[in-house]
Amino acid sequence: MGRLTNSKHFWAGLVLVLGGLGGFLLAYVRQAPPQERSFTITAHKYAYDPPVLRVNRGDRIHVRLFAKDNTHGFYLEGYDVDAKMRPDNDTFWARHPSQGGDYKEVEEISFVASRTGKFRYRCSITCGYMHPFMQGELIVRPNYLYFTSVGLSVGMALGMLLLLRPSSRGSQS
Ligand SMILES: [Cu+2]
Repeated sequence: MGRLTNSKHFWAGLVLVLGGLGGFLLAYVRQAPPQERSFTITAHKYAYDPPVLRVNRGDRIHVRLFAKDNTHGFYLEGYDVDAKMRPDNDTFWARHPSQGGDYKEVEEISFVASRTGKFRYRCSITCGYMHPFMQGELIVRPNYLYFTSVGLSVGMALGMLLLLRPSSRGSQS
């Protein structure tokens, strides 16, 4: 009886470890399943609402920009995005600063969050005395944790099944 229980524990533990390991490997082999994430950011003196965007690496980000009280800018570090919004407009003007060129009138900007880290967005149009402090943050996280937890829960479920399964050959001991 004791030996049987021990071996069951062993297998359950092994499955659990393998499950976790599998999840971890999966996280390396393929990144997050890309999600479509849509945000609406409203700019006003002297802040953005929302002030923080949290996404996962690989997500496709759609951002619509509005200005409330004044013309404001939206310059996003690291992703080569610059925009300006005027009050009472459903559209705004955006460009890629590194490519130069003119602003184009758009309804949204869209890009893939391909780099992890924290990227500030700040106002690029002088809008008042607190203008230099008008900023927010895009936080792009890696998805390793997500995959590891998926792997772990699958491993745990299998381990539980093994532990709880009534053994057909166990009656002889
Ligand atoms: Cu501003």
